[in-house]
Amino acid sequence: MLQTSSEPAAPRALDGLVIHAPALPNIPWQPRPAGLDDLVWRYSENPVIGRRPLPRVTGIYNSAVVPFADGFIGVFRTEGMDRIPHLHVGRSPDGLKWTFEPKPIDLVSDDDEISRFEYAYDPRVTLIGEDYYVTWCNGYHGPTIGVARTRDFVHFEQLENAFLPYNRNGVLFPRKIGGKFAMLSRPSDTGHTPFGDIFYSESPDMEHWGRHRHVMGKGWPWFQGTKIGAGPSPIETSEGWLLFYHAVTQTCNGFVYSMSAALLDRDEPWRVTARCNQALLCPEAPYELTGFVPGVCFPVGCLCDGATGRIAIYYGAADTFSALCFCNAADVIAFVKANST
Ligand code: BMA
Repeated sequence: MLQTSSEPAAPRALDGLVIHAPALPNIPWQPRPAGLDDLVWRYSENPVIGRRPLPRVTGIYNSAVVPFADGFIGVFRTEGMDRIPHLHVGRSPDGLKWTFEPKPIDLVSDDDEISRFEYAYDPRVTLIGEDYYVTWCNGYHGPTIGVARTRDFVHFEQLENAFLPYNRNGVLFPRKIGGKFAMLSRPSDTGHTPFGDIFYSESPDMEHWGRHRHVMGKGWPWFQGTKIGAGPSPIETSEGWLLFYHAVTQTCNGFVYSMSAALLDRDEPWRVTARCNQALLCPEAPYELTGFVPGVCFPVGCLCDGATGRIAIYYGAADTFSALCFCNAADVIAFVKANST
């Protein structure tokens, strides 16, 4: 059943912090382990999606989850033996145990030029009004940002690609800003892109995008020295938009992907008001270090309980598994502000 309540819930206070998101009492959650003082901690039963989750699918990772009806639904990146990535719908009663549609999502468009398929990966799902928008890295003469709209996760209408190639990590804000749809993205190249900053763009109609603004770049310190990219849709709070992002450094063995966070101005989100000077999650668990691409924590999906500030983040681990970690909005925001570059 379609979850129709899409308006931001009445703001709720948490130690003075207000989160503009509905209450989510069934959010998957574990308290921080005793003795750990990290801001972000892993689910003890990780990975939530292990190897071979579907016949001839080698892994599901870098995938997006949203509340839906009494449970959760999501758009998942699968990869088969040919390693071409596809998008599949998955469903879960609790956000932990998942079942997946065996067939990829059927993206429908009147224009064959739009719906012709090369590859599709790293989906984000954002509820705006009553529509769920999927944005993903869409192959169109190189990677760019594909956009589709659904209300029931059965019928998906594919819209125009948002940008020219080459671009990745297109992430929508969950409401219009200044009367326009708003999206973060990361211009890139055709390969594994040894650079990358986050930009902001706006659109009156989810088709024509412009007024591009630089938000933040790769840079100091080293954990984000190579490139950065937006993770899940930003969470609106009284302290600004809380953005989790992936931060990449280069080592003698290749890239290492960690997760960090920043705060963006609520009305002009290209203005960064605080940016954490360190990673909040670094690859260290076995499932983050052993897989198709070792050393990758890639945040993509996020659930937030507006009543408590509890946050559950779904992240791809080693381009092989889906894992889950937790944090508290008030704690993360206080830490980012106190440890800002
Ligand atoms: C990026 C994307 C992600 C992937 C990451 C690490 O360029 O392809 O999907 O998780 O590299 O391999």
